[in-house]
Amino acid sequence: MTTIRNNGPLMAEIGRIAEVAGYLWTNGWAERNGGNISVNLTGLLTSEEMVLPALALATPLQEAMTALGGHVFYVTGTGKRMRYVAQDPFANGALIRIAPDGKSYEVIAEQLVAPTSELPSHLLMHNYLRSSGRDNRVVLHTHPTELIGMTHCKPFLDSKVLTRTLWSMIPECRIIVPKGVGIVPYETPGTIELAHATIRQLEKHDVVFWEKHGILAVGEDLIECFDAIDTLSKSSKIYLSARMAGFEPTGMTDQQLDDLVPAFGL
Ligand code: 2HA
Ligand code: ZN
Repeated sequence: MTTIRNNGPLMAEIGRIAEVAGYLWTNGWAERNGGNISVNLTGLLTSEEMVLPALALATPLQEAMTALGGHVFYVTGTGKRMRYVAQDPFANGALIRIAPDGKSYEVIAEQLVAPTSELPSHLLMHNYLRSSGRDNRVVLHTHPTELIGMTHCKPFLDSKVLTRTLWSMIPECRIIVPKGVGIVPYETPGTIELAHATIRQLEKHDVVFWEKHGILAVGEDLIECFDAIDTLSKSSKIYLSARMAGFEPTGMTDQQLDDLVPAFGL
């Protein structure tokens, strides 16, 4: 019998998912079932694993994911808690395989766990990024307290203002998040409207804020996606603690920010 648990590289990636799920919880970004993770595992599966039998009937997708036909993803489960994904990723998430025509998916391993409510968003983003030639493997969505807090302040609902404010708190932020951040005005969680609004922001950014809801990062590597959000979170904490102490932080100057571009090859 084929068991994915014998696949070392695959299990190492599942281990990284569990590691990041733990960070989301310990950072206080993952109340109850808040947040979700999807990772494209296609390149890590053997040919036998790619054709594992489905554990249930196929589920139709609202839109055909034409760039994802045959791809296999790990996705966290709907209603599942990050703190338990960290302990047991296979009881709190599943491997799904997209049908060759991109119109449905099947759960293939390891247990029959229904995917996250944000699956339409996640797949639309994977589909968009792959079809635009970006080697995207990861979509990470989480609820970092201070970053969400900033979206309750009107001036920050402007991508340029929010990016400049966060970048200017520490050099690291300009370096780790070189494309800055996009913003999607409030939409009901889990909807295709939210997904479409998000992919428009991904044309220019790898990190997108969802107003009064959370953050989403895309990329080739899950740890890097976590690090980008973590660095932004650090900047927001510096900004907000200065404001709480009663002063407006000076922030780095435009020149100081611009000097980082050649210095770090941005
Ligand atoms: O999975 O975070 O956006 C729960 C959510 C929905
Ligand atoms: Zn959310």
